[in-house]
Amino acid sequence: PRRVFSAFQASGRLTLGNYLGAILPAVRLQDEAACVYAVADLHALTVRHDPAHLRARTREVATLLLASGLDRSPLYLQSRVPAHTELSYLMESTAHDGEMRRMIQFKEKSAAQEEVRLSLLTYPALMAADILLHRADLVPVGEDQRQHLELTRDLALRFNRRYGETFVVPEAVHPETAARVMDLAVPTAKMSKSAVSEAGTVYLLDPPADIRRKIMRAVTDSGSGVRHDPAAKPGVSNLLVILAACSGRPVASLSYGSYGALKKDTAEAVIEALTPVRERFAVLSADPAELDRLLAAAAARVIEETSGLMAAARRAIGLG
Ligand code: AQP
Repeated sequence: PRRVFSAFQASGRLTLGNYLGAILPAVRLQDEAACVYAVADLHALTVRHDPAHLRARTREVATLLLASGLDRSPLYLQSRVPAHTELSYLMESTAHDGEMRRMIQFKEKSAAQEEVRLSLLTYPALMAADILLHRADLVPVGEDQRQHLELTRDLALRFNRRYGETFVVPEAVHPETAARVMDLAVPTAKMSKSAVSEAGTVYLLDPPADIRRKIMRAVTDSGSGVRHDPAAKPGVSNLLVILAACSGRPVASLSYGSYGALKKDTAEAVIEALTPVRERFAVLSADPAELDRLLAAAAARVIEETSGLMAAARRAIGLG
């Protein structure tokens, strides 16, 4: 079977964007491929953080991934498998600094901060290491990760060419709808865990009343026609995409006479999609020891299964 890997940063509360863009596709791939998933706690160190918060968020993200259905594959914490950081260094020694500085995410995130951590610049090297370590063929990710995935492929090809066939060159898998869910209040910006304002972000654990309020207040466009046209009508198009992804109906099949009716149906579809996740989260949260056990067992398995690849990479590049 094909191999799948993806990871989710513990940089904040998981959003509807994370869910539709990556979590649901990752859940579905479990039916047809050998999947491994991780909580990227190391990646959360690339921006200012609070240690206690990070620890709590890491547990929350892990529990939410399980609650969303990523419970049939090993799920572990990135920081518990040292090969990620070791291979990341080999990737830093394969990449060029210009490649890292060109990344859109680095440009955007660094522009918004006074002090930029060096790890924010080298983030794509660690991400490449995450993926290549697992010899993944497929990586379910949202559209915002396309550029990082391209760089991962470039690094794998370059390493293989210079030092001999070592890595599998992975491919990104983006969902057909909802590969880029937009902020409800600023529909030209991506919905994000680290959005400045919460008004436009639906979090997976939002109670139904909050979801309804945020969607009913979503910024739409002037005019009244409901049609999918992201350039001219970003707000309405975003709602159509969210409704389509949550209800499993194609965007083209959705027809509405007013913004109000579209918002109402979208809110109910999102609530219906997220309610089982929230309920399951509550059940799983009652047993923290079970989460520890599961994460530790998965990390042990990953350490064992990736030691061969790590040894091959060291040998190829001339270490030891
Ligand atoms: N708005 C989005 N629409 C579709 N997919 C999205 N993803 C993120 N936002 C959207 C996908 O979710 C997965 C996990 O994301 P991540 O934790 O790696 O962080 P990110 O890509 O940087 O996304 P965030 O939520 O905006 O986090 P912060 O605020 O920390 O940067 C990825 O597959 C991502 O593509």
